[in-house]
Amino acid sequence: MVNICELLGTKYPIIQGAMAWIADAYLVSAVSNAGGLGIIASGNAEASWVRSEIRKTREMTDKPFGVNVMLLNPHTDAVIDVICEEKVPVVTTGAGNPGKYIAKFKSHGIKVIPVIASVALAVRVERAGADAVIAEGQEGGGHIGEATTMALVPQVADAVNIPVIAAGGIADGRGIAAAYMLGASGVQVGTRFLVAKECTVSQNYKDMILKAKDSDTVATGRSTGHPVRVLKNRLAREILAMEKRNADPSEIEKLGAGALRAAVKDGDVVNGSVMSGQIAGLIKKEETAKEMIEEMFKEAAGIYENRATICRSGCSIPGNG
Ligand code: TUI
Repeated sequence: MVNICELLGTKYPIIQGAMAWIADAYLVSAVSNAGGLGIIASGNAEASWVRSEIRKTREMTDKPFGVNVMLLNPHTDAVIDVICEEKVPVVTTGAGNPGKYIAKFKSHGIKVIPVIASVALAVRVERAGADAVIAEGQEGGGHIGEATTMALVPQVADAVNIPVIAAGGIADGRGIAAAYMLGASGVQVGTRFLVAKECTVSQNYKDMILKAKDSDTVATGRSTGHPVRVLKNRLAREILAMEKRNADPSEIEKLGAGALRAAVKDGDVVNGSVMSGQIAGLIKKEETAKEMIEEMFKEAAGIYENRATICRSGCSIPGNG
């Protein structure tokens, strides 16, 4: 199987999660300069914004980076044209099946790594030519599927012959080590990078992540078919109440429109949508992207060494003698 660092052209097997309105040239270049793969989140943006961020990123790093295509974006076709014209090295996709676009990316020499939330879609995108998949569990922030990372990653790893990158609920070295044990050969981390010093999200948003507890996220919008994991606030409670009384899904979607932008750009973390993974409770300090990545992999390597020592001594692990 191809080595994930060779595939991505990175020092570390880590991809920064694409966070709409947030993952711009500043965060992306910081992650790529630190040895990970930064990803520009195109979200619902127009193609011109995406082109400008690609060019800005290239001014700020000479390392590889990627662009995420959010497949619910009404400008998807134009965004894909820009990505191909600009010859971005890697594309990730989210919130849908990218099957019909894969051949076009490949013909431009672009590596394609879809985010998938089921074994069925992983198998389909492998057949369509995907280079790897990101298996994202419902612990993650933003738009999510049903399966958890713990259940999804090993089932996807058994079903495909391309590398599997684990996502959802990973924010430290323990999460990375666990992902490898499940059959992953890389990780995607989103929520932790929200509090990177280079991340331009509002300080109110960062503070809410830093203060979050394990029980502070909730998945809203299950009734609309687009469940989204967010930190609990006034907006989340209102959406949950509407869902409880079976409100029209279009009314709920209307409430969500513009809410992510309000939290990210205006710092409105009361009426805005504060998307976050369940792992936010673990994240306690602002650091540079480089400090985060180096600390996470140092911790993961330490775990491997400790476990190997325990196994060799033949004790400590239940069932090991
Ligand atoms: O895409 C994400 N996370 C996102 S996108 C986003 S912007 C947004 N805003 C409002 C409403 C919707 C989106 C915020 N967070 N993660 C990747 C991801 N993809 N998670 C789950 C999926 C997924 C779900 C179903 C991928 C494919 C899929 O397949 C459906 C099909 O057609 O087979």
